[in-house]
Amino acid sequence: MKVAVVGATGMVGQVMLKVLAERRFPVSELIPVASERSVGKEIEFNGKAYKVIGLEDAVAARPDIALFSAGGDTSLEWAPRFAEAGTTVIDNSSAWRMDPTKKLVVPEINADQLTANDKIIANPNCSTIQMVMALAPLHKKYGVNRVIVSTYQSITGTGVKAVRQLENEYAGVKEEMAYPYPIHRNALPHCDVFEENGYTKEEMKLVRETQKIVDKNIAVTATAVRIPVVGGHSESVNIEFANDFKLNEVRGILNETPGITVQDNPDTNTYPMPAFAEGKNEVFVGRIRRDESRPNTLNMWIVADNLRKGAATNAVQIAEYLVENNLV
Ligand code: A2P
Ligand code: 11C
Repeated sequence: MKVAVVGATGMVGQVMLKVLAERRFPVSELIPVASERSVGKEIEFNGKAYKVIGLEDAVAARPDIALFSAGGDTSLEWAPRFAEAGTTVIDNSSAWRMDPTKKLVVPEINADQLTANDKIIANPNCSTIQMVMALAPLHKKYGVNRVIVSTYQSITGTGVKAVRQLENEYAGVKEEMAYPYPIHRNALPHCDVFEENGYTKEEMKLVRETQKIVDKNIAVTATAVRIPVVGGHSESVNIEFANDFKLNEVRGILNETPGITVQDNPDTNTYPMPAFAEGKNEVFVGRIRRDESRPNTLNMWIVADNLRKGAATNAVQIAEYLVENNLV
């Protein structure tokens, strides 16, 4: 496969390259793409050096697959141009996710919807992916009516500028800020921009994307919070089911779900944490317990590396599915 990575110098793009190599994705030719600022710069892949090229040249190279993570504007403008040239685009931005003509895919849940005609495939938002990974198998068994989610999100979700802000704050250096407030020793109930209804775009992604991926009838309400952590997003998730459940059965279902690791033992202080999830491809679930204030309701804690399963790994898994099923 001729594979382009658009945004290869960025935070997610670099992890895409790492994941492609780790999972031995069949890359016959790698095409790293970034902005004009980076053209000519060398990046390494599988021990070989490759020169970064611009978007125009990358379209002309007619890759089989292009993994995009260069922001929504780049995707809006360039994904259709790659698609017209015959390339299948897997897009990590929010540009196409809610477009009814585009599939929003978490391979473990809905890759079977994909066909060879899907030339632009959307990768969901990081905080959505880790939540629906745990929701989907439980929805099948018990029927999810409503979800209340509060997130504790890594600064890596914002990008390099935010990581620099935290480093500068540690060092006591005053520099350009990614957030409107300090993030060191702070918690900002503000991820992405505010929408007219008073929720942030990140919160509404959790609502809309969950409904598109799992079931449009699930009611979701979210509060998304940025905390001074790298390594992964954490989520406190309260789920109200149509039918009652047994806790051990819930643990069993999650344990058997590919891509999920249950870490749940209060006796040994075992629970998921971003410090453990960092660099791993799985979604970690723990603190599984009954909500004793309501019938048929469960609480749990979900953690995943937002740059991996939340972005790069999910995109590479989509690419793997396309190759395995001769859809590209
Ligand atoms: P560059 O490094 O040349 O700016 P991050 O999300 O970590 O900031 O990374 C964004 C990625 O998207 C980088 O690889 C960046 O390249 C790339 N990018 C940003 N704007 C454009 C653009 N207009 N055209 C192509 N690539 C872009
Ligand atoms: C965050 N979820 O952590 C974001 C990052 O829609 O792909 C990714 C934004 C997106 O702030």
